[in-house]
Amino acid sequence: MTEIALIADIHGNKPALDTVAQDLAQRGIEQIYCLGDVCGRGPLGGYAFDWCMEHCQVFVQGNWEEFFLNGFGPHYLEHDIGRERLVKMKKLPFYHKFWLSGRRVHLFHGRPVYPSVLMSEDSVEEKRRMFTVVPDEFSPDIVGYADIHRQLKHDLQDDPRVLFNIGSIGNSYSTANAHYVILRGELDSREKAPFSLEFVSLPYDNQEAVRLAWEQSHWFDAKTYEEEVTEGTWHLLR
Ligand SMILES: [Mn+2]
Repeated sequence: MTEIALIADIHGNKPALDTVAQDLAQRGIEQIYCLGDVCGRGPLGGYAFDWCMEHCQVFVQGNWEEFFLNGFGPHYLEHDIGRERLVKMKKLPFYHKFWLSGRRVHLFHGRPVYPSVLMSEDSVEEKRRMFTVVPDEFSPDIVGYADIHRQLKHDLQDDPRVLFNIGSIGNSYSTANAHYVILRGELDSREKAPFSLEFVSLPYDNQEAVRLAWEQSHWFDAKTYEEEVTEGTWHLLR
């Protein structure tokens, strides 16, 4: 059995990422798949990007990577990300598909693969569209995504397929913890076997994240960010 950590939406939050990295090391999990939105919203995206390039076997783009590649957020590019990382960012794929315990799995960030943000209150018809947005000769049984910064397993009523959101490491809009998912099963196997999902929520040093943000306040909106990472709420960040 393989254990795969699914991580996303680090959003430049170093203490939250370090807490998850420590947890993964303690559990001995070495397969790490990142579903994007590593930079932006927080001040230390460059650090998070480098960590993912070094540790993740899979690293797909999110809508924030797409923003940066389209010239959005020039202050992040100037003070945090830089040109060299942008070159690497451009090469990242948009989705990842594989077999696990006889099931076809599709992973992607959400936007831009799916055109909008899929929330728990959306219709079952909308949720079923998530199983068709990635081109594949096989129809997926399991779809995992990120983007909404909230961990959840969707209710698909009598549909036996699995649709879940892995939550956010560094910018959660629920509990102000670091969130990720552990996926367990037989990797690359087409034979039916047990698989499981574990939702992990870890407290981290939010005050250290705030302190690091204020260190960057000459270019970064630390005051708004402080509210986000201490309350776990969404704000419009410049
Ligand atoms: Mn995000």
